[in-house]
Amino acid sequence: MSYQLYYKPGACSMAPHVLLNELGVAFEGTEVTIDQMKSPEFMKLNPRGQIPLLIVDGEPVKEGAAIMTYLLDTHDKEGKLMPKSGLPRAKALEWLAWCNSSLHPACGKVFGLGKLTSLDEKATEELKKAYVSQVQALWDEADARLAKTKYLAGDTLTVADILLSVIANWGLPVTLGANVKRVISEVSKRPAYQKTLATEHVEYKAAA
Ligand SMILES: N[C@@H](CCC(=O)N[C@@H](CS)C(=O)NCC(=O)O)C(=O)O
Repeated sequence: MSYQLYYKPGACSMAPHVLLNELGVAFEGTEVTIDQMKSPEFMKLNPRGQIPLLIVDGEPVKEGAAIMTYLLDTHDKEGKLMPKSGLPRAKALEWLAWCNSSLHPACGKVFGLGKLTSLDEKATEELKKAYVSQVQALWDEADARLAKTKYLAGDTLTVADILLSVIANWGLPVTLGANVKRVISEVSKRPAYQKTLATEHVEYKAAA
């Protein structure tokens, strides 16, 4: 099986990058810029012009949650980072989906404001305030969850905690609670995470 992961340093693609390193799977990593993601060659592989993108034996697999679930199904036979069945698996998938489909797009709305050039400064500021407070509410939700459980899905670390740690480092003007910091600090110190940070030349500031 051959794997090629397209990634942009520090972006959501860092989660499958960490996962490949956690699982000790051989892969080729290809760093791309935003411009390269919009090139005709890349758009042939992913018409949305986005990363992460994993090429599996020549077949493009898109969407981070699908890529990570595929890698776990194929290479995490013991269920080290994703329980194999039952309620523990449901909770791990719930929090992976929450990071991918609630937290990530909420952050994306803040980043997307830069593209709305027709808005005046006051309107942009107002929207930014509203969008950042939506992101803050989600971080507060994660913190409340982590006040009750060791990791997002429960007693054991899962891939959801990896994606949470990646998103935490995006530098938005939010306050991360002590429980979130406990988890992201632990996750970001793992050897696979440190190796990925070094490869992508990303500094991890969120746990400070
Ligand atoms: N739903 C997609 C979203 C991927 C996504 O938003 N990727 C961002 C980086 S974090 C991206 O490629 N942004 C560039 C763009 O949309 O132009 C997934 O989860 O894989």
